[in-house]
Amino acid sequence: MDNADLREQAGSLFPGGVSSPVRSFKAVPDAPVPVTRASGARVYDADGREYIDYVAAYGPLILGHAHPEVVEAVGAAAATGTAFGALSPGEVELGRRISEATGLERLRFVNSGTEATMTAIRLARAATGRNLVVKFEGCYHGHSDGLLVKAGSGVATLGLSDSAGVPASVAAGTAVLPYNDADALGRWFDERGGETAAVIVEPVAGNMGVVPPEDAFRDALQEIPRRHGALLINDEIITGFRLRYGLSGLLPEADLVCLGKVIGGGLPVGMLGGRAELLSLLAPEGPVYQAGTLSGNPLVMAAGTSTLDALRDGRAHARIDELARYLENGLGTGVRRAEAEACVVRRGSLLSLFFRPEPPRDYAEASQSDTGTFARFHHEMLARGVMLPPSQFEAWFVSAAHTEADIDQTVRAAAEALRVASPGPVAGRSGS
Ligand code: KE4
Repeated sequence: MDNADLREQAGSLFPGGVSSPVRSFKAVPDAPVPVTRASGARVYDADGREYIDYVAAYGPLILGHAHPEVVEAVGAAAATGTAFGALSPGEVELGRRISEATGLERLRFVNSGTEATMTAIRLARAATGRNLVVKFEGCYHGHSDGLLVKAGSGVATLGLSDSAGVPASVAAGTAVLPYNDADALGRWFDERGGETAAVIVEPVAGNMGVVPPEDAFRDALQEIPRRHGALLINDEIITGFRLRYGLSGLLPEADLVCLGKVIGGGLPVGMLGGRAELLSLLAPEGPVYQAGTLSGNPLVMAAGTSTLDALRDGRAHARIDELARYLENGLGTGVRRAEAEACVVRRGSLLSLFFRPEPPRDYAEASQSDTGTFARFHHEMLARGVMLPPSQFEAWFVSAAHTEADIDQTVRAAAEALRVASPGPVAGRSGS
């Protein structure tokens, strides 16, 4: 089947023709590009076109696609059984590596980031006996009901449903504050700190484009929740083991940490970790129920363990950061030469090209980006063989499989695309 056939058949089977909304390319002119195979820094579509890939499955593939050691580990695991419904050595192998690298005393493996954050919040509510949770606008922590919430009318008001099917009563359990706004966090806790179970936050926001935390925000997260008896949950599902071997270190030590993506090496995973007395509240030791048929799956554990083993000596992270810096500098030059209203933000191997003059500090500013120009830029890059996440509000991911030559090709494509993708309304979809 070619791209068009795949899209047609998928369109009749799945809502939006995809298994996850962002893959529908809804925010860009092109029709979704099906990927049939991938290797290293490249993906290939069903028409046989090749692309340099910066989607990296939205983060897990820090080593690149089909890394030989990961493929071999998954194959070997599969040959001895794909799932047991029992404790297996692979869970201990990966769990030990994660605990040693992060200092997290006890862990629970789950099957997605959504499950990890959902469980962390349930645990925090049980541990504190409180119901309210604080999140930040533009941060995404998966699709559990209580996290599909948008900001209410004022800082002290509780959230409003941000998805059909989420009852107002559930949304009202979550407050949504501006990222990087230490004062807003202080005001919230002054008014409702005694009712607040937890604050959940991304150490570097990766779901509004890349928005790093400011020092004052970091200090507020360190001090305010704890002063009011609330827990801090760091959602390191993107940043964990991506910025370095272990936790990102960008936010204060959290009571609970959620991991995913990289620790599964591209297979379905999530993980919740933290202080022993908190994790011991989880069934079967404690009263907080959580379960999963395929949690700790041996193939996932093998993929994660081989990925972490390839990252352990730090050389891959050093290489990836060097390549990402090279890309950042090249894109910055392209922006200046094209006199484009755009800016590049990078933290480690996470990078965004915002179509706005200055780096945003929160979602309100990020959402002022010119998404029409981003859409045209995305189209021009795709036409030049570069696969970017199809949204202004996703991060680009550089992997250990990218090369200087890949970066040079990307920067050349971007220089042309920036000149072509001038501001204005977005053209209709074009098949590709
Ligand atoms: P999953 O349930 O999709 O495994 O993880 C949810 C999640 C939690 N926390 C953070 C910081 C995340 O970034 C995510 C998922 N990220 C999105 C896009 N940035 C995954 C892509 C998708 O939704 O298809």
